[in-house]
Amino acid sequence: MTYLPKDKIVYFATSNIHKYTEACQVLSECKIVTAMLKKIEAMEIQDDNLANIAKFSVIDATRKCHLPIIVEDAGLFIEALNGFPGPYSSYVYRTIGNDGILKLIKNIIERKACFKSVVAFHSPERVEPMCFRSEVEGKIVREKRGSQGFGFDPIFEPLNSSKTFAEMPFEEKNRHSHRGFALCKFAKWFTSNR
Ligand code: ITT
Repeated sequence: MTYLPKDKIVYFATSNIHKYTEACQVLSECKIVTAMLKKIEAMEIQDDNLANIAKFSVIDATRKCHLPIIVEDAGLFIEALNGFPGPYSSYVYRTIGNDGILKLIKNIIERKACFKSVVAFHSPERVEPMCFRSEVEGKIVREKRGSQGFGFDPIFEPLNSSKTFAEMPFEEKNRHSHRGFALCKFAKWFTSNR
């Protein structure tokens, strides 16, 4: 049996298996082993700021589990809707979904949008969590395309791509995505600081 040194494992507190799969791929390329912490019921606050949400959750999760933990909070910001749904993406996806978003901006020509991600890392030894941010620009397409990924993937096409995120295998999405870039920043910091 192979034992992994404790300082090479990071626990990802999330209820979303797709986010976990994406994270595992990015982090494993940097030799960081990731485990999923699924049912810890970390508290999530309502806030206009993704970093505040991620920081609050990671502090709460670390206090409960005494492990090195990452939490990632993401959102879709649509320019024509003044950044809506942004930090409310989860609720909006569950209620009106992709069809509702497409209906909301049906007659709008300017379809710029961006995905933002904040990865927050905390561990029992640290005083404060560390945050790593990234965002990718793109547009909301007119009709859903693709069947991979999750959430708003079928309606978001990143800049310089002719595919939506849902038309990309997750390895390709990671090379273009808010989450992929934020996790790379975290991995770079983590491997040089552990
Ligand atoms: P957690 O347990 O990690 O919080 P979650 O699914 O609630 O999982 P977020 O709060 O980070 O994740 O994201 C809010 C919503 O935004 C999410 O439910 C999706 O609908 C959408 N979303 C986030 N990242 C996305 C991505 O990469 N592609 C498509 N939709 C995404």
